[in-house]
Amino acid sequence: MKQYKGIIFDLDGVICFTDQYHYLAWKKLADRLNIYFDQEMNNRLRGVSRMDSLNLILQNSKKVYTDAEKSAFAKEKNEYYRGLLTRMSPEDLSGEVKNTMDALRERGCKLAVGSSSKNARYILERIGLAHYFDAVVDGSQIRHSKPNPEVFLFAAQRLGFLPQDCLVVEDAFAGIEAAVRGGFDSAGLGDARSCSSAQYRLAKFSELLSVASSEQ
Ligand code: B16
Ligand code: MG
Repeated sequence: MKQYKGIIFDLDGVICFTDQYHYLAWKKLADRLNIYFDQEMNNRLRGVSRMDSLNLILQNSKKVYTDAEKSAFAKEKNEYYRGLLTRMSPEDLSGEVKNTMDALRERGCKLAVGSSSKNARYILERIGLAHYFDAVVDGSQIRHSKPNPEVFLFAAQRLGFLPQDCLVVEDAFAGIEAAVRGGFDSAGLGDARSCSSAQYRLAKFSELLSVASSEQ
């Protein structure tokens, strides 16, 4: 088992499953604009910022939109999405995820969140983890979204560790790529389980317990 001083978790698709809410909100916008959008395309938006996601969706439109129209669309999607997030509660945090994180912490690992989402703090609040992590870095604190490593580098810095001492846990190809570029080891879950650049490919969140411990 490798020693990691810090573990940096992605949020959407790793700690909780807001990915379906992103899908429903983008789908509602795309339908209104008459743009084709499906689950497979939604997978490509994992870890990608709101505006970059919108630009990818608009590639399927024949129309060219102004920046003002685009920011109105992004706002509209976020309003749908925030409406869906109000349904979330601590019941949306699985026992497996919480118990695994508790056990990692007992082994001495420091835990952080590294999310592209500007809604990350709100989501953590909804699921009862507002004060749980040693550091939270979200989309409002970064200039470049994944696959740029900024979010993870900042999270490692906030924990006080070097990238080589931290493990990144991700569900997105863009997130694994960000980890690689930042010099982190990574564990791929869900969609990212098929990503060959991840050091570990996990079928279940609890498999982290056979991957990581800390020498502290
Ligand atoms: P927001 P993560 C990412 O979260 C989502 O995977 C991605 O689909 C979303 O577009 C992005 O956050 C921005 O989210 O619109 O809430 O700012 O996976 O990095 O935790
Ligand atoms: Mg994710």
